[in-house]
Amino acid sequence: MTRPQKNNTRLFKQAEKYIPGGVNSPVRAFKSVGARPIFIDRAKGAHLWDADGNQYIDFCLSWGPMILGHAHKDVLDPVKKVMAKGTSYGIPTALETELARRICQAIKSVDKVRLVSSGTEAVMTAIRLARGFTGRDKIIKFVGCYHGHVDHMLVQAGSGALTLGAPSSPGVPKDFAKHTILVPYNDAEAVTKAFDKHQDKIAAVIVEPVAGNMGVIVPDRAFLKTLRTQCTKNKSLLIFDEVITGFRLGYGGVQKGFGIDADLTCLGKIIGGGFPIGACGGKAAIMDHLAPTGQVYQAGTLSGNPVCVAAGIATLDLLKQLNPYRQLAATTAQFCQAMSNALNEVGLCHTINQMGSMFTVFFGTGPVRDYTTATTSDTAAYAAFFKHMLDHGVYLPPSQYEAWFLSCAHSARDLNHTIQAIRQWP
Ligand code: HOZ
Repeated sequence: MTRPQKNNTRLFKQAEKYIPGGVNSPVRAFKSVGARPIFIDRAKGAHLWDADGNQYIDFCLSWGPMILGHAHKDVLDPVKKVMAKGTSYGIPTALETELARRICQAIKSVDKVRLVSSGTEAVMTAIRLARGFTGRDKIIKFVGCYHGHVDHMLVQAGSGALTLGAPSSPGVPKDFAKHTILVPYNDAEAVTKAFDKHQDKIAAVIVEPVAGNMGVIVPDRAFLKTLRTQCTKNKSLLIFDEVITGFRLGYGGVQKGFGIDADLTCLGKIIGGGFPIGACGGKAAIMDHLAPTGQVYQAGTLSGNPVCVAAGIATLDLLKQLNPYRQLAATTAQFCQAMSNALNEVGLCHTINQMGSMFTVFFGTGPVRDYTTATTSDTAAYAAFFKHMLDHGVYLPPSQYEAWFLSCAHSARDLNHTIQAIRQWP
């Protein structure tokens, strides 16, 4: 890389000494793009600055949450106020109900919501609850979808697992994995067949309603509709993992746009405004099976943490007030078109999948509609492109198999700079 890297390199060496691989989440090691990680010093709006003072336009946005841009004053101010009063009590606060109320009002299929500390925990809760509620064990999961690092879900998973070429992790007992039924994404027929085969043993189907962890893949509405129909018919629960899509593609869940209600919805990222949070919600008749009203156990010292919840409330209130979704989607579509033109000019073969403000540039001819077609992408080309863009002040997700995001803070200047950087390829 041509920009200064002295401090980034030094910090990575130090980190490797005390943290496995030098990172606290594998994709951050930049392994699949053959680079060394940058260490972030600060961020503002759509921009990051690393430990060597290099500035970047950020299209990863902490993997999605920073829809308003980094360090937004209207989020930080209430957070500072709450923080000054204390940071964790392990006893209820009024703020938790305030965030829960906003989520329930925004998502029709959610009457009640349990707050947790990450998307992984939200999924863990949803799966246990679905099993406890139905008295069944099996879960249908789609190949290439990623639902956090929950044991039963780390089978043919996307995101970091796919990036590092190990979609199924050692350490997950075969006895657990045997309860996970794998079906190709966007394949309604395969879903019907799986239900025919396992019938009354399926507790739930879990899906990313818009896939974001094998790169962005837009579902056929008929596919999602089949999930709903089959779950209803077989008395199984439909779990929408909206950790990425929740409040990203509209105020609430993407399920509203598709006109399909989930039985359980998992949330994270945006509802914490950049702080660690997760949530699992659904109809009261299901949610009340969680302890202490029901028998399905779930708990957490930092669940509903006041600082995280305050950031979430401020973020949701601003999103409600600004309603940026239509504009963000239009800007993203124009930007994707401009990127595609520039990529064609420099002779880079690509396919862009986009929905609202989430998108992925796949290095291949496409179309990309499932794991099989996503993994035909030229990951070496992506790695070279990633490094070129980083050198030109543009930070992309450090893997072909992740979503890119736009925020309200990206300016026309940022987007033009990005297009010009593509034009300077190679
Ligand atoms: N699983 C995240 C992307 N979908 C990556 C999290 C991280 O590395 O911070």
